[in-house]
Amino acid sequence: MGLDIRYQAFIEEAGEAAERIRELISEGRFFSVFCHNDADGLSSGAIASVMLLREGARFSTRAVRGIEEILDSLPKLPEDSAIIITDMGSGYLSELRGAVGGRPLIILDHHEPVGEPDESWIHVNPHNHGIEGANEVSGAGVTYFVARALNESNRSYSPIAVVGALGDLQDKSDGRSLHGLNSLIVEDAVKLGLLEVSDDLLLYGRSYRPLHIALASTTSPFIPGISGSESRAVGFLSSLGIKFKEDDRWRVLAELSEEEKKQLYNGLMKYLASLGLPPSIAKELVGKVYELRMEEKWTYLRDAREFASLLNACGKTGKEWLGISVAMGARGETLEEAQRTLEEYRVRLAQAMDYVMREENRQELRHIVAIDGGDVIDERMISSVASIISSSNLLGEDKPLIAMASGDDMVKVSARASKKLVEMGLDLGEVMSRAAQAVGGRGGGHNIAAGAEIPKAKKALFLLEVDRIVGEELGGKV
Ligand SMILES: [Mn+2]
Repeated sequence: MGLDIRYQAFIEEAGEAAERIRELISEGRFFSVFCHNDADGLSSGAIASVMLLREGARFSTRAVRGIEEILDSLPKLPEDSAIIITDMGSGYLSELRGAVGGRPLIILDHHEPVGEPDESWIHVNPHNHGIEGANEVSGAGVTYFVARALNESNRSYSPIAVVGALGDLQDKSDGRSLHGLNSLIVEDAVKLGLLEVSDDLLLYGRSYRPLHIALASTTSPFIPGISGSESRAVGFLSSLGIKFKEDDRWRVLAELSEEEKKQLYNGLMKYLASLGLPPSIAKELVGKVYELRMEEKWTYLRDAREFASLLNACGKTGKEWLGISVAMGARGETLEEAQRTLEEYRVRLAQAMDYVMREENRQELRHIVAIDGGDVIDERMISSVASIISSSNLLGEDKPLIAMASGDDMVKVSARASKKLVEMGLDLGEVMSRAAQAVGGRGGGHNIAAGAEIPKAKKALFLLEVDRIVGEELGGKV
């Protein structure tokens, strides 16, 4: 079977980007690489860094929170430096035109393009070829195809591109497996013996981590009350009568009989239902396991989804460099610090989730559900909390979620909507922008996920405004 013609065109585009990069390297240019600070972004930054390192190029890599940081720093860069932006940029083509000046620019992204790129730029994006960027390839995947075209030996980074895709939840729409261009990357990794794919319950570290720890460390989907707490995971397994110890040895998920696995799965379904949560969350617990075969067991890098959690934790705690280094291949003390970062982050995330899942911390208006993390939830964590709630569907899909956390004198807002609401005409980016403006803040984003920053004193007013605009956009359909 031949390769899909759209894939061929995309891979050709990646090849052109590689040729341009080779040219710029031979001109002796210095490269400034930018990437987003989430798991996919850090994976992208790592692949781009390795790619340049291997060719002996001079470069620096920087992870940023948003496009503003890039737009601010571009004009300050030397006139002759080359710019590579990974996992972001496509959504801001006209803004970039003003900031980049005459510098060579290469954008490796999977977000939907807005505006037109300059003719001199290289713009690699699946959307250029009718390929869905939301779930067929990640920023790390796009960067990987370019790196692979530049040097065959970069195929060894295929597992990092898989990590990036899983970090962006690209397995969500397809029974928790990767598809599209992502499956070509998985193929590369499997062929090289770097990755093993199997079907199972998706608990982190299924083949090597003690069952109760595997259960407690699983956060995608998030199981309220169990995710983040080993003692409660032990209690839960005992209540199901599942043996988690054999003699003096902890059992692992892979050792459970089919019968026991079924028992565990049904127990989780019942548990979720007892919390009033849709049993559909449990479906998220079954699918493809992506195991990085060359990584040590007992590290958080062995399971690709957990690797992504580790990168995400580094990014959300201001330790982006740590995540990029680990993704590039650093181990030893660097890995230990990254693992500690993930452990601390998990505990804090579980506390934050405990807090927001308590009913008294929730406010239901006519068209929205609001959660106020106040000073309890770190403002840098609020978007992760909002993503977990919406991707695990913890509060239903009928009203958008507005999550808030207090910074110094501003309140950080993170909003999420279900696909269903977006199909009904909701555009959260617009809602956030308008409502924030009305109270002297600023906001924006995508139709399905958006955010804002507003003055602390205007919180109540802001919520009313959001509620009103959401009602207006949905035209009384809710
Ligand atoms: Mn991405």
